[in-house]
Amino acid sequence: MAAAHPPRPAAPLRILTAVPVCDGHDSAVTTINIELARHGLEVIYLGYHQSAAAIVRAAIQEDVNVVGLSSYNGGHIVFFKEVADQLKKSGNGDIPVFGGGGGTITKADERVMKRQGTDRIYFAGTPLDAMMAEIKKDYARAAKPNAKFKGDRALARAITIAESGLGTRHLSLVTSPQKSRRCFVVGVAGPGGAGKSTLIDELTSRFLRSNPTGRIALLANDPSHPDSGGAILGDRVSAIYAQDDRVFFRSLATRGNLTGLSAAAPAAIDILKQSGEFDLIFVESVGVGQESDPFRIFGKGRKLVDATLFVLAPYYGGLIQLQKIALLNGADLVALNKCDHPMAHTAKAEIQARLDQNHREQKLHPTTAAKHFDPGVDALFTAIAKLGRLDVSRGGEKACSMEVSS
Ligand code: B12
Ligand SMILES: Nc1nc2c(ncn2[C@@H]2O[C@H](COP(=O)(O)OP(=O)(O)OP(=O)(O)O)[C@@H](O)[C@H]2O)c(=O)[nH]1
Ligand SMILES: [Mg+2]
Repeated sequence: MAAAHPPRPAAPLRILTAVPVCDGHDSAVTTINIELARHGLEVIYLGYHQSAAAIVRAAIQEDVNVVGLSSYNGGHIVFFKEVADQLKKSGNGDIPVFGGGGGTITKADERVMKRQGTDRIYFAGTPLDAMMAEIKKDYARAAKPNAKFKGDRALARAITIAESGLGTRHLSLVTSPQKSRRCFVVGVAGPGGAGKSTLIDELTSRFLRSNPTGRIALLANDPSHPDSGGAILGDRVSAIYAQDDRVFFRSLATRGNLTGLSAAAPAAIDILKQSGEFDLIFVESVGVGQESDPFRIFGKGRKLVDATLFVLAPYYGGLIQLQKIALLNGADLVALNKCDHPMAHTAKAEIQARLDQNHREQKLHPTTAAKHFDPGVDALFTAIAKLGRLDVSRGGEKACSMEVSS
């Protein structure tokens, strides 16, 4: 008889945390987020001042085990109910909602909130360790296929199953013979904090404006902590335009994979492609520098993406550092972001000289993603659209500046 497989360690619990609309008290949730990650949970943080609709959309697309709200503005009775109601109404009532709010939520409020669908409230003075143990115990779940899930939740669950390493069962969940969209996949890499997520968000806005019916998917990889296995998946914080139903955003933790992507990223890309829903997919790697090859640009194997965009900020070091970055040899597109920085002028010249040595006619795109309507981002989007032969001809007035010739 064949030896039994050793039991697979349970996948980390995924929690979405957020602070409600009209509330800027984010220091409590920041403390809680770090504690959750320290206890091995994957935390998808949405940010403060978040609407119920944005929280529900994120919970669905991230297929989280639970939503945790941190509320100090006094509107908790109405707000928690609204989130629970919207989850239920959209067929996702299996995702529980809980939270805390120090000196603002009373025991009497909690009784009302529980009747209205909130799972539990943590009050001021609850020891963090006790809270963490309880969350891990009560919100663990098996990631099973669920035929009742529709739309983005079905896609999200398929990705969860792929992440759990459960073979290829995820693919049967999404194959959609009716829909067939040609889909262009762009891998985005670059050092931590260079502005990849912000740039992707700005590119997303160009896509949404220039194609009024298409959908775009974003796969954001962030590192798992090697000590606890937890992670702070923070790319959603920069994703303003992901608050649109035409955007599917999924955060992936690397879970020990050292390539710069989750081991499930190739399967997640396949799932998104097979769904037939998307015209464009951006895959953001974790912050990578000199050694990684997340999208398998080099070597003879199948490239994971159709094109790669490497994003740098002006403070990369010096010429020698630029020479070491092998991804600059292979990237189809290169952006120097943060061009509002005083060092950008020199950086532009140094990076262009580095690219010229590749003899591949790589053009450097200077961008300032932190600025809305930046012409450098317009030009970069135009280059991506041209490369991917995207249909951007149906845009509104803002898209007029983006003429794409094929
Ligand atoms: C720090 C603080 C601030 C800081 C916020 C800094 C920041 N970036 O977050 C500053 C000074 C900026 C601030 C500003 C304001 N504040 Co203030 N602030 C507080 C204070 C003193 C502490 C809140 C806190 O962070 N606690 C630390 C956390 C870790 O502890 P805890 O709250 O006890 O949380 C426990 C549990 O609830 C749980 N928990 C909490 N959240 C979550 C989430 C999850 C997922 C989980 C699992 C658990 C959990 O974890 C802890 C376990 O021990 C409270 C007073 C209070 N007692 O709550 C007032 C308070 C919330 N603020 C108040 C007010 C009025 C304001 C202002 C409007 C003041 C003004 N007029 O400008 C502004 C609004 C700011 C804004 N943009 O929203 C009022 C709210 C009154 C109300 N809702 O009716 C309070 C209650 C003070 C008061 N008594 O008047 N504030
Ligand atoms: N000044 C300036 N700041 C920017 C620009 N683009 C992004 N930022 C800021 O830089 C910080 C990091 O941006 P992100 O988009 O999160 O960077 P990232 O490369 O995705 O980071 P990781 O995913 O952690 O590797 C944020 O505070 C952004 O607001 C820019 O063009 N100029
Ligand atoms: Mg990022």
